[in-house]
Amino acid sequence: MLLIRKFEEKIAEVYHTDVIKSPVHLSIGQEAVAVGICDVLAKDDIVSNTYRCHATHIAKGGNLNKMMAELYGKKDGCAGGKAGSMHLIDMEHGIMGASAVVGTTIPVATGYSLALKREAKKTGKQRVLVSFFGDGATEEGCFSEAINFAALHKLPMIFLCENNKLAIHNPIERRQPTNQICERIATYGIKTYRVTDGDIFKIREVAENAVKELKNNPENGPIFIECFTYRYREHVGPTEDLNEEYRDLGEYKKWLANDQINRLSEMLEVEDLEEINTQVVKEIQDSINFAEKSEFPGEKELYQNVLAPRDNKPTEKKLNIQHSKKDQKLIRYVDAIAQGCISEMERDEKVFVFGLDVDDHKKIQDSTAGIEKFGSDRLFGTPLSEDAMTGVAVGAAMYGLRPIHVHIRMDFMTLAANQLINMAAKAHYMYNGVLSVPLVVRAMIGRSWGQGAQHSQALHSLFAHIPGMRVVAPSNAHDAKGCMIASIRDNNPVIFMEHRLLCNSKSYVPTESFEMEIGKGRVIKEGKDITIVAISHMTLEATRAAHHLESVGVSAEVIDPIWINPLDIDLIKKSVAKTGKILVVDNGWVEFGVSAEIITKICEELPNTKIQIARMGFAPTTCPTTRSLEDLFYPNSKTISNKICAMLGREKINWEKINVINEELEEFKGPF
Ligand SMILES: Cc1ncc(C[n+]2csc(CCOP(=O)(O)OP(=O)(O)O)c2C)c(N)n1
Repeated sequence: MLLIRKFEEKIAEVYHTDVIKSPVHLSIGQEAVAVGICDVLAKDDIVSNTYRCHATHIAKGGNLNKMMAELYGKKDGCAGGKAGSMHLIDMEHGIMGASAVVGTTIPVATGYSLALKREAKKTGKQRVLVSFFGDGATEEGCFSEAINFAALHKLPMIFLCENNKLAIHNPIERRQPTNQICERIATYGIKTYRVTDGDIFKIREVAENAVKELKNNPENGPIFIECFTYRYREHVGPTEDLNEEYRDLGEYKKWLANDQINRLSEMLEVEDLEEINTQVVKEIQDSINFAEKSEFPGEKELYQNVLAPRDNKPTEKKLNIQHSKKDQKLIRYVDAIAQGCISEMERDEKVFVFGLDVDDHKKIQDSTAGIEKFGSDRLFGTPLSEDAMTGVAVGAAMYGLRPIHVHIRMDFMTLAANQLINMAAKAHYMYNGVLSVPLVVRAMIGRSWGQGAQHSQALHSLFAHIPGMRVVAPSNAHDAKGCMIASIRDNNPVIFMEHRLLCNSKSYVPTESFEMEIGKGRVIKEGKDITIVAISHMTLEATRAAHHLESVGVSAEVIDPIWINPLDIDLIKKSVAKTGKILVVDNGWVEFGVSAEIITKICEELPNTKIQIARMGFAPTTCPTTRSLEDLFYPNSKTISNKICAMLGREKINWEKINVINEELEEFKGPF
């Protein structure tokens, strides 16, 4: 405890000299909670932290030198200077990465704990995880979602609420209608404990019993512990703000009189205390010397660890090459997805599939059919908790499992945006390669039969914008299988976008396992007059358009990039260098989207070529429900053909005479 107190006092002392140029959230006054809990944990037990994480980091045995160097923003920091105080990590000592977004780590810890439960089934040894968070975090939706899931799955973890009754400058009475956090949590059917006086021995005793209980009877988990405590310093930064209005000075004085470090100091002989003090001062000075000596990271480090490398090279002989028809079967897109998942699940027991309704009788349009043979640990439905379930997937992936999380509509992923954008995509970089997040997120885009405003959105541009995230949108069954296998084997989060209208489309797919190469697109139809780059279902419309155009003597080359990020710009560039014209037909909105990215890249990479550019996509409106408007909302083969004629200066052609068979659209009768 003294080490934590003195370490933070040292931070406060040096902070004014600007050697630490990032926010610090000190926990001076709260040390007894971290120490009481961590003291009963084994080295291989796990803690999960918030941004106010110094105390837990030190109490769990985190490397002090690397911690200080991280605060100094140095290369030898625990995350090479990319994390700072708010994202400290030390997996060697069982310390998961902290997060600056309140509540985020709670579902992530829950996912890690799910992995620990599975690990114990094999090893016979149950490790325990403690997820630390503040009282404010209990107001976040993901907290309730995570508790619900942990209680449902009886996970071997402790939810540890450090209730300092403050969230920044907002006292708990102004945020919560009652002071009964434990009582609220008990309704999930789990054991709860509350320590109200900050007594370190009581905290330790409660923790010891809880950890014993979880190790001996993991099925009795999770356990919730609430510890009242008090922080003496300002919310963020080094100074005291005791006279600010939000503080109750009476409360402060009460906690100061009860200070556990003073209490323990009084219990020690003077010489023993001095010896401890000398040791503590030395350790801190050593860490400062270490931090000062370390260099700042440079340009090379800026670009390091954006994406996690593959564990191994693709092994199949037939990687991305043409298979002969006899090795292939004509199957549906959804069957191809199921095949991809099944072949990886057979190969790697770490792969599992979960999500809303994945295990019901409809099996997500049959795309999870056959996976049930792996048992309920590897195919399971979830509560309606997109946010926390994504966090669970992230946590399980951080452990080393390979989750495939399924969303029946991409629209619902907006509820999971925090976990995807702030955690999944960033973790590898933010923690400087200490861990990776091998996660596949299946996202279905709806269309037709009145899917409307909130069941139709394609958000690939949004996710492709985020460094650390891959996005793929296969447009046929063959690619769906190969891309699924590649996505599962990749060590990064992959958004796997599936168009509802493609579900029943058939193509020849190799029966054996094969991988599509990440970031490689393909020319679907060769041509010389114009390049059409079409995304997802628009590939079908663009190919139809190319055939219409052929009838009037226009030769269009159609490219399916397959991967949105990374994008096969070389393939597109080669085509545009030949045709001098590019039309991007996105399966999404035009403004600020992938079409802008593709065209900009082409212009940048072919600076001396005169290129004619154009793009199409959804109308700049919300998707309407009625068919008459919906038909106008989406590009189709005729509107694409018209656009190209206009680009080529051809007369407007009356395509109405052409009989277009759009099987996937005609066949889809809903309701979903
Ligand atoms: C999702 C989110 N909302 C708001 C914030 C701004 N914020 C940072 S700390 C904090 C208070 C959190 O209080 P609590 O969970 O009790 O933890 P404490 O700071 O007391 O340790 C808030 C609102 C944030 N970082 N993340």
